[in-house]
Amino acid sequence: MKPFLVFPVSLVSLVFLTSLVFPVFSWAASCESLASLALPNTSITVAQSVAAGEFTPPGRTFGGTPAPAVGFKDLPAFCRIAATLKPSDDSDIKIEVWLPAAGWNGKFQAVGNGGWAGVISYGALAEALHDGYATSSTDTGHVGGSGSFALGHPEKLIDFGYRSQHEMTVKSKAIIQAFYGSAAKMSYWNGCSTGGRQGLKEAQRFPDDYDGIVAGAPANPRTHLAFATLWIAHANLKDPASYIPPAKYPAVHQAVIQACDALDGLKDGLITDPTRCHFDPQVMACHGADTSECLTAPQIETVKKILSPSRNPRTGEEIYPGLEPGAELGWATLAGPQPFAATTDHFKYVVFKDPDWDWKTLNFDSDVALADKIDDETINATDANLRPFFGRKGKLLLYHGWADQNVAPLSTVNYYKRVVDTLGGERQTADSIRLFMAPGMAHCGGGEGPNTFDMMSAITAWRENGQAPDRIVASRTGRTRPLCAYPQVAKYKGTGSIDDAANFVCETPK
Ligand SMILES: [Ca+2]
Repeated sequence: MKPFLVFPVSLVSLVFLTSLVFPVFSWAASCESLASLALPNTSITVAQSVAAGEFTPPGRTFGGTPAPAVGFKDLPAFCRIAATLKPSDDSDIKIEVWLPAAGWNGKFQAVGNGGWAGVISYGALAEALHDGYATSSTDTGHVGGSGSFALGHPEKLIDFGYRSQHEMTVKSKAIIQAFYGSAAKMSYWNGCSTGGRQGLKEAQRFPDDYDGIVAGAPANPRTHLAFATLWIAHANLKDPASYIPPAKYPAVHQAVIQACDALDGLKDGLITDPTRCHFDPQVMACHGADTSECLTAPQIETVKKILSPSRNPRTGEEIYPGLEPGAELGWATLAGPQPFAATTDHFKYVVFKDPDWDWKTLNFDSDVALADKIDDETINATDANLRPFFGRKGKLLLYHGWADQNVAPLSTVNYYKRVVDTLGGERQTADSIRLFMAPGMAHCGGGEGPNTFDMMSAITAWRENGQAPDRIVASRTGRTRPLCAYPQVAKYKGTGSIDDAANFVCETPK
């Protein structure tokens, strides 16, 4: 028995001596011991070692975010921490923090949400963990994907607007420190849609939280986006004759592509810059029978409204940009038989505080100021002064699909331009903020354009190696194409396959 006893003792001695000789060595905690970690306003509810491939997500998995490229069965072993945070008496913020058991890349990647959230983004956690990150997600402080939680719960609305993400960030960093015995050397935010808006909120309100922020298709400013979606519902649904049946979308899309594909010099089914496409739906006017290939006069007016900014009817002031030509196949999201539910929820539960509120009564003049006043930058993320974030070398990487059927792409272009203008111009900001518009890409993915790309590699190379991204290669079904730093666009060199990104240059349009 003696050797059996001696071996572990000597091993302990060796580790002890090592820690004296190399003072950088520090003790890490076991996963299970983190159950007793004391953090302010925090109850740790799960501290569990999960073996490789053994995680099964509870209930709803993706929370409006795209399905993950990585399956849960492909996950490595990790330490799973779940916690409930209560920064206010009415708060009930759930978070999960996933920590690679081996092969941690030394970095933290927080992942964002979709829609009204109300669920942990398990799919996005899986992708980040698979890439070697310690990662975390929050349900944003309530359960379920509607806005009904906000009624009578102003503190929960603040949690959804910005507090849950910040609290998650602070607590995640502490948990990472406790588990590994050292802090994450870099912290990144990665989100799209609501997650994009959350990323902007972090950059604006909590500039110390992250070193780099990837913000895709930010659903922002949320109040104005809400008006824009009901602008489409009013155009499409108030008079039944105005409604465009989804069976007509393919013909409208074909007409748009026909009119605008070649404007960029390349007939490839994609519109590189839809703002140069001035599609006139009159070309589709029905002559004779109403078929799925043509539009009636009231439907032509609806198309014009979908493609136009929402405006204050009294002053003409723009409320929010319209959808761009090219998104027609996705029109059912906002122009379906019912108004977009996430939007009506905002008016029912946040602005008018009346679950029976009738969307047809929305006033596009006085209600805009009312909604903005009630929000008071709780959900809206409009501050263009990112000097504090940029001042500590923070990088903001924005992207948006030109064929987004949900959040108007120009909203992100407008925010980018405001930041650039606010901080003194492109030369002053080029190493801090970049925007990549994706032709033909729908909301956070999908669509006919190249829609698969690696923004995390781009932002880490930028923040850690000083390589600001000029082009990011995107792919879809056998085609690769560079996405170019705005305002540059991808231009075909004139020879070679149009499906190979190598045959394109990024250049500033004339
Ligand atoms: Ca084209």
